[in-house]
Amino acid sequence: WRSSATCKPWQSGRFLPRVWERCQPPSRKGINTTAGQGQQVGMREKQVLEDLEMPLARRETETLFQEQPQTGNQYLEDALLRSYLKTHLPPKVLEEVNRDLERFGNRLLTKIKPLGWECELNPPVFRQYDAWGRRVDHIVTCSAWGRMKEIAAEEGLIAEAYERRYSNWSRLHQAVKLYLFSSSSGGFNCPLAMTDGAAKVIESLGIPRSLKNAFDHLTSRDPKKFWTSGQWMTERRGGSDVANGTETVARKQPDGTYRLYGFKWFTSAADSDVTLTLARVADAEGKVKQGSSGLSLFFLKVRDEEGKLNSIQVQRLKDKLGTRQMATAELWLDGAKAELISAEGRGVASISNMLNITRIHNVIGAVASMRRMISLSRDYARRRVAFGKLLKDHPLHMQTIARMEVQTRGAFLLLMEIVRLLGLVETNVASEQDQLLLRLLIPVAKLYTGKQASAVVVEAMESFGGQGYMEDTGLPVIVRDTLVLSIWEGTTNILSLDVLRSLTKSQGQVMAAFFSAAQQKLELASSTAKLEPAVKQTRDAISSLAQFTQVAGSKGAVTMELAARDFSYTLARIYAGALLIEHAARPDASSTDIAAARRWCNQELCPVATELENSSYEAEEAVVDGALVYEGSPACGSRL
Ligand code: UCC
Repeated sequence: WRSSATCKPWQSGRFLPRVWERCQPPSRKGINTTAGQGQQVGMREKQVLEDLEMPLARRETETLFQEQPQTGNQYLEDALLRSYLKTHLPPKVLEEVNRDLERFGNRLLTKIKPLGWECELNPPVFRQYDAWGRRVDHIVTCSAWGRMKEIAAEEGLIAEAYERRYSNWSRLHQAVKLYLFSSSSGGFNCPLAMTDGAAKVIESLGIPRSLKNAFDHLTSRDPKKFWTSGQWMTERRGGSDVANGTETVARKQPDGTYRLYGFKWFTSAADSDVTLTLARVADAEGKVKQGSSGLSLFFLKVRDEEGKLNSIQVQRLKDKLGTRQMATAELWLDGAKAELISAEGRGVASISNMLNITRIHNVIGAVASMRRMISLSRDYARRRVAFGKLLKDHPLHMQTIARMEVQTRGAFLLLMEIVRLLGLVETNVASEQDQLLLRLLIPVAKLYTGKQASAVVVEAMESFGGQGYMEDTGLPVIVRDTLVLSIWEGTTNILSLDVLRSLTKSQGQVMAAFFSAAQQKLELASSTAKLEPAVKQTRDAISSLAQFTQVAGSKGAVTMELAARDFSYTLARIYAGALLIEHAARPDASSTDIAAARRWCNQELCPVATELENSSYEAEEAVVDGALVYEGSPACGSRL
């Protein structure tokens, strides 16, 4: 449509042919417009040629005739998901899960997706006072948001993982449902992430008697009983450095409970029923311990039995770029009644159980966004005609989508691997290697897929041309909502440092687990000739990585910190490569499985080794980084 706009029909009939030519590719087979099917192109061309003969007024009022991209049952259309389940699930489990997912896919398409859009159109509103001036601090959400909560319970989107009716495969079943739900959920995937995280923390504490009721609500399938949880971690002094940024104080009460006082600066899904949060316990003199070891973990109900806020004041709702369907608020805790649920001073370690779950949900969201945009792009490419043929018949366009597809496949298999490992750990059948691998891969996958998703959705938006930028297509919503995925739940750098934390804490054992698991996957493919180049590239990358860890290990902390991001990217690329290869080495693998593995492995798999060779991690380079960044800035003074 862009070109037809350029060729605006103000031209005289004599001028027309020349302008028309300029707007067309040399073949001039068709016109730059949309048709439902390839065979309609001729008709469209005729129509536009006729339109160009029309008087100006008529043509000025003509509407765009582009067909909306459509997708069907997301489960049935997701070939990789289906082949993954077929490969990994035991037949009986597969049969039941397959049935459930097909049904759920239909429900998503017909019922849930429209509700998600309603959530987008009716974001939460904050009513601080009632008509008579009484402070009510009411976060008003739309009915569709309430319905999402009911659906989440009905579908067991949290319950599934804790009932464990399919033993270690229950986590996978839950994750796949959340993956399908994510892009239609109208932002409800966020409270579900935190609800799952809270249930996980409570379960890992052995479900203490005082939290049994909460656990039952959080994992309920009964819509009337189901609760969601928040995760209030971010305060005014920042969200990454929780250990130094947390100012909230907990004062012990005679009955053994605590009252919390402080200001929570970002609280996602502030309409949740309960929450977990961090605070510093004050001693008898009112003093608190600073730093990480001064933090403890608390559970609290947001409202009392009568629906009154638990000595909490809602300051305002955040004005966010995306995830606008979901209320994020600033909250004053003015003596909120809470229960201490960790050992004193073990708050960060305890809440990390929640963080690891919400980070997995973040990966789910990232892969789901990529999948959604690609599904729409590929459908649009079957409908949209430009330069005389459908977009799908333009090799460059297809190459662009195929590249996104390869990225998404790698990300998807990383997600499945983490969820598979989590299922093993939760049912006590994980080996030590599985446990170490899970600890390492969660931050790796979170940081890598967050970045991939941002890149893929922006690229996919472009595949719709100008329409991709139009608000009412719904495409910008996906883009906005995706951009947060590399920020919340730990930014890319913070998670890269968490990867290093897992190395230090395990004294390098996570790397031994990583190498061993990746090698095992490659061995499975050693007899598949078509995968040979990919296997070789991955093996080479693994040995470069091993060399890097030896060299960097002897160089000290600065080198490792400077390398942290590239190191994490390397882990993600190598491991996803090994997973793609493993999937492509199945006896019933398709040619596209093989192509995806080969293409993935054609990218640079070990950027950290390249950058080490470039001396990028030397201390002097850090000085140059500063000089590059601050050149010309008044802040740099004469020092640089
Ligand atoms: O809340 C937010 C938005 C909610 C929305 C959720 C929706 C998401 C779903 C998406 C769906 C689409 S955003 C705010 C989230 N905030 C963060 O993610 C915090 C980011 N900062 C970090 O992660 C930092 O690395 C900290 C806070 C963990 C650093 O804390 P410390 O205290 O300085 O770190 P330490 O001293 O290294 O760690 C303290 C203990 C150690 O254990 P011990 O004492 O036994 O050695 C660590 O090993 O905690 C342990 N630990 C962990 N253990 C720290 N991190 C982890 C971990 N990831 N796994 C296991």
